[in-house]
Amino acid sequence: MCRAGVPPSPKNAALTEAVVTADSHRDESDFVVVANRLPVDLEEQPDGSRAWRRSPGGLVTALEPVLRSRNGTWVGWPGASKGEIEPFVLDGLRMYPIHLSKDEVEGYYHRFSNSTLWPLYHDVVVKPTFDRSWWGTYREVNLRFAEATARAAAPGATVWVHDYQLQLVPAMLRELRPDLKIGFFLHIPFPPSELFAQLPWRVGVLQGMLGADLVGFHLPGGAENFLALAHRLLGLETQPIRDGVGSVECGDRTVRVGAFPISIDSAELVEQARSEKIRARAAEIREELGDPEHLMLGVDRLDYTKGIDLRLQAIGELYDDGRLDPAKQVMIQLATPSREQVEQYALMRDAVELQVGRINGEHGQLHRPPVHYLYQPVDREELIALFVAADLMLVTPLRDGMNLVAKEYVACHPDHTGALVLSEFTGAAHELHQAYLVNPHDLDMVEDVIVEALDADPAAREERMAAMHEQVVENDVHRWAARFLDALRRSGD
Ligand code: ADQ
Repeated sequence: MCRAGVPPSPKNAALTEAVVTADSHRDESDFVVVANRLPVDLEEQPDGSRAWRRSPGGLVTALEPVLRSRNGTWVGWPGASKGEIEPFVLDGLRMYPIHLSKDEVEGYYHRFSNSTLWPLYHDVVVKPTFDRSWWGTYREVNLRFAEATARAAAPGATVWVHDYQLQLVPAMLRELRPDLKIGFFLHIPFPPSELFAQLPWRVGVLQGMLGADLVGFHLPGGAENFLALAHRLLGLETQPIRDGVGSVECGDRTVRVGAFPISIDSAELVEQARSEKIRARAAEIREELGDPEHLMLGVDRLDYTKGIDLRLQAIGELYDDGRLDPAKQVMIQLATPSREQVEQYALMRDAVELQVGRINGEHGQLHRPPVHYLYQPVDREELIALFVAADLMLVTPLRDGMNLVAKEYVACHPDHTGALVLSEFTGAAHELHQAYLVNPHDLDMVEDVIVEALDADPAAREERMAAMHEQVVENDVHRWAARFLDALRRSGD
């Protein structure tokens, strides 16, 4: 039943860098994380060989201790179509790659996940496309993940399934392995009934999630939407949220439902932000920009939900109206390339680049553009230095499950300098009440609040930042993971 560890085949021989070992010593794990992507990237070396490089995000940082202590395995797609790769161990963490063909990546990932579910769950900011063939591929790929997880998990193991790409995995996995304890966490918003009900496969998606023992969302609102839908569409008995957890009666099982707002590795960021090296680089960045009076910063994946275009429009109008001075108030917008195969993302990129060009054309001087725009991922240390350097962080999504950038910026200001302009429609706004909150649809408000934050009395600004900093330091990603896993452990009680 369980798949034996297989040494790398000759075609993968180049993967056996010093840190990579064939997974020959262990078949099954007591703790399995299932996510669309593995936390590693396969990189081409200058000599043509390939090697894995860990890409540690908040999730892997939070789960690493649990993975290590419980013979953990991470099941996920290694990115791009790389052919079959056997399970392997990297830096002591067991990886279980799921191979996806080009067509599967297209149907399951670019189409159903990112052109149907993503816009539908983000308030239909753009129109979702409903296509039966994409749904078929989504189901097939979810089954592939469930089957691999069933092979990787030891009897009675705990499995934690992540995000909207894998909503059917909990029920499929329960069918294959009723002995497992299964948790599911959604990283994006879960929409209200009126929107979710548009989905032609709404019953299948709900039933898929209900295969879990515990279903987690960032916000109580997402959990309430889920409870309401389970009742309305499936006729199931539900208990409202009390002490953070509600439930759905699902045959002979009780599925717990709750809110678990994700966070960041705050202590690590605070330490980095305080380091000599980062502080020196932050000062250097300001100098390179001509020592502006105020440095404003935006950091996002280039996604139409993030409100980058609205933010730029506000900044452009503030320059037009003379309320900001392009010689004194300078902005940096970092945009990570994202989902470029999806048409809406290409259109958004064009729109953003047109705006940046227009603002700089109208308000720039030689060597002094008021908006510095980078369409590329930025190295982690450089990103932290930018957070430290910025006087004002602009986070203006139309809808965002949480938004880690807002928390990262706050963590990088242990001296309580800086200010955060934050959209009300982010999960983060439910915790960072002392931010300068805005409705990003209301451009006048965004413009007024930007000016208000820049002109604010420094003591008042400091007070706001101090309160937010304390919140982020106390509620870090370790606490988030511990809260979820604790609730999952108790979910059968
Ligand atoms: P995302 O939509 O990707 O996450 P976010 O939470 O802001 O959004 O996380 C982005 C991460 O990428 C941050 O750690 C940020 O520092 C980094 N990043 C962004 N631009 C970068 C750049 N140019 N260079 C380097 N790093 C960059 C999804 C949901 C969110 C939810 C998270 C976690 O959409 O709502 O908060 O998952 O659950």
